[in-house]
Amino acid sequence: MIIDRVEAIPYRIPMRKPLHFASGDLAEMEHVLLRLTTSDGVVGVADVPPRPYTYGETQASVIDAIQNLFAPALIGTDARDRSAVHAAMHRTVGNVTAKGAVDIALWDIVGKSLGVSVHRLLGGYADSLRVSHMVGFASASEMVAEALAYRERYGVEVFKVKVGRRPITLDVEACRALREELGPDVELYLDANRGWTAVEAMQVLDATRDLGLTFFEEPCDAAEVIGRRRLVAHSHIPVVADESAPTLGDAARELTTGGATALSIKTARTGFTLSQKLLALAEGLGVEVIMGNQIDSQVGSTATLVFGAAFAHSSRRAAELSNFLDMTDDLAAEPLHIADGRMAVPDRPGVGVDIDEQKLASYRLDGKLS
Ligand code: MUC
Ligand code: MG
Repeated sequence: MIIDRVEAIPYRIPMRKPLHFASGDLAEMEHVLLRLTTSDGVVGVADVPPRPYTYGETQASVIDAIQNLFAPALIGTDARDRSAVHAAMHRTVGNVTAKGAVDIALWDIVGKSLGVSVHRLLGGYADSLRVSHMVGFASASEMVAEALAYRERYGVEVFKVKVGRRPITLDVEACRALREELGPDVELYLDANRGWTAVEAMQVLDATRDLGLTFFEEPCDAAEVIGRRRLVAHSHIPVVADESAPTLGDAARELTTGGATALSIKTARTGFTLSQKLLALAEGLGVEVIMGNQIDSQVGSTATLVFGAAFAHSSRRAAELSNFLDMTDDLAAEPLHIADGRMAVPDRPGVGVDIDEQKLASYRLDGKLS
């Protein structure tokens, strides 16, 4: 399982419908497909979603980090020696989605070489997950229409509502409309992507107290510690660390010092190896986990699904798996399906994604080199 080729392939696929949220907007998926090839011809793949508004990474910076910082540690290394690769990558700060993809591609190689699914190698707990759909900024009536359509078409009963706009009345109005139109049994939770101050977030909590919301993700900037801790202490629902906890150390700090009381795990940034450590941390602390969406393609969503369903603690809550449906196309050869609000784990060796080479050839941006 010796790695002898590292490819970081930039590609672009437009969105059918752009996603708007407090920290940014996304109209086109400008991602990087990572391919690691071993000397015996096994190919490990992973998708890298650069999110400059969250981690400061861009398509160009991801390619540069992979080719110039990580490839030297990968070439000539056995894919099973994950910890050695992690130790080498750890010498570079940041670049979390580039690092996450390297880890996923290594697991993919190990699974494919053994002829076993990574889902089983990790733990194989469940064969499907409940799906949560993330609803971006729009008018209250458009947000309601989107949620109703997802319930009708895919049976989805859990929605993450993007909030964090100014004035905050817009968001409160949207939450109220969603609750009224979807009824009491649908689960709703919020993600403000740091769009409010702690005081504004407290006002929203108070104004939505009767709506039965279940989580409040990144309501304000966790770096503004006093305000954030005051908000967490004030909140009657768990406050989720997402972008404030991109590493194990960040998660440990936020969860143990009052910055958060729940954790979003995104395989796009912590791969499988670090995600396992995060999951163990959360479980040991008695903190709930949501498998989050980095606005992932089907290639990325499969990694989230495979990991989330591998463990009991990451399978409890619905996982954010549906936003690839806003893309006009995808590199995955076999489409993912959502039925009755659930997504089934693929039972194939490795992570379980085959790349459609024709699509890759048509969407890649690097001069169509192979
Ligand atoms: C989320 O949970 O925040 C939006 C920005 C980002 O980094 O991820 C998405 C979803
Ligand atoms: Mg979030």
